Amino acid sequence: MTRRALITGITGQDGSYLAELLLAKGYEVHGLRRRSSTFNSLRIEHLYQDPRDPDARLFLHYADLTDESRLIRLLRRIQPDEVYNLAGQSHVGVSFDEPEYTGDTVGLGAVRLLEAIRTADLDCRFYQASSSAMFGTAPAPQHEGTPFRPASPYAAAKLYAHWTTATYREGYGMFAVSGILFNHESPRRGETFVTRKVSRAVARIQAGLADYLYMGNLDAVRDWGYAPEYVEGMWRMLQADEPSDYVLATGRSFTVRDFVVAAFEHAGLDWEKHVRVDERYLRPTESGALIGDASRAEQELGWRPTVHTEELVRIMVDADVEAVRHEGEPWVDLPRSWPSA
Ligand code: NDP
Ligand code: GDR
Repeated sequence: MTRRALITGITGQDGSYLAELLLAKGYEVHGLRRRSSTFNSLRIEHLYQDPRDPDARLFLHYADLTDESRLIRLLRRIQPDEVYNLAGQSHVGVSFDEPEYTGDTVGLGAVRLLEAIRTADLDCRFYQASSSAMFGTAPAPQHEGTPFRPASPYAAAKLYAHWTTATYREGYGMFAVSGILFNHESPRRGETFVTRKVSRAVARIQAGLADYLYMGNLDAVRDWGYAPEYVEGMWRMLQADEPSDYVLATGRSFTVRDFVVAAFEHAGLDWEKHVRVDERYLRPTESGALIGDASRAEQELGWRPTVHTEELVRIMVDADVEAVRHEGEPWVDLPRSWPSA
């Protein structure tokens, strides 16, 4: 029997890698896309299949996490075996500008999806994209038992979704789990997240298209992994015998400054000549050092990251240098070749 998965946020960084992974594993994959006045499915363009093709296994549906009735109708129609909730306003800085909208999509969005699963009377497994941001100012290293201390509207909304997922697991017996993922990046990372902002700027400065990179807090400490490895961890969580929450992280820490220095050095540039601090990129409150302990995922799921920040810097800078060479395409990232099912 072909397994069927529904991915919300399929047009995002993680959704695109997860869709590739599930297609390679033989799944029929359904993805929610938002109506937009500009083309927003660049990251999955290479996966496109004509829905009229009898062998098609990827299907996209217009929907929004703010529209409950649409979610119910879609779930009834698709009857997925697995639902991955990756959608929502995912930028921490923007969540200070748009706290209500962030709460609506990130917090209530997850609750709507869980309620839609119950209303449609589906027996499916549910993955919630929780975040290391929920740990906020809690001391590092953080693991599944660390108390949460969110430090942004985004993190608070994620925590609401996280606890609701746990409540539905315990209260209704649903196979509903949350992956508490630390930062994970790739050439498909959105251009306003710090790693991608840096790798793009390095490529443009090297090509003579820009002179300066304006940054916020260079002392922030993060644990950066590689997104394709993290979506594999999401899938493993839904294949486990028992539903449980897991941290995914590399366990290694770097400052934003470390990342900047490594990226400029990789391109043969002197970062101090090009980087400026602009207060506009500072946030009203910041998380502390976010460094994860993923030993539980390693022991119980056999999940272990292999790409660390040094290699990630090279992957991202090389991809953006290539993109600039190709006349400024937003990103050049050939489809990752998963073994076919
Ligand atoms: P992205 O920002 O790249 O993708 C977010 C996705 O959500 C996009 O497909 C976006 O659509 C969609 N979306 C946004 N709002 C809505 C809405 N109202 N209804 C339906 N879809 C919507 O995020 P990532 O891929 O990086 O992250 C995936 C998830 O994991 C997010 O929930 C994020 O918060 C969480 N997370 C991410 C981590 C990371 O380091 N990347 C770490 C921990 C958690 P569109 O393309 O149209 O904008
Ligand atoms: P984060 O990632 O807030 O951890 O959320 P982001 O890359 O936005 O910031 C990381 C750190 O870098 C500092 N910083 C800057 N950040 C941005 N975006 N732009 C800048 O110019 C800049 N200068 C310094 C930030 O202050 C911060 O400390 C990401 C998102 O993917 C969330 O969805 C996810 O849940 C968490 O990671 C885990």
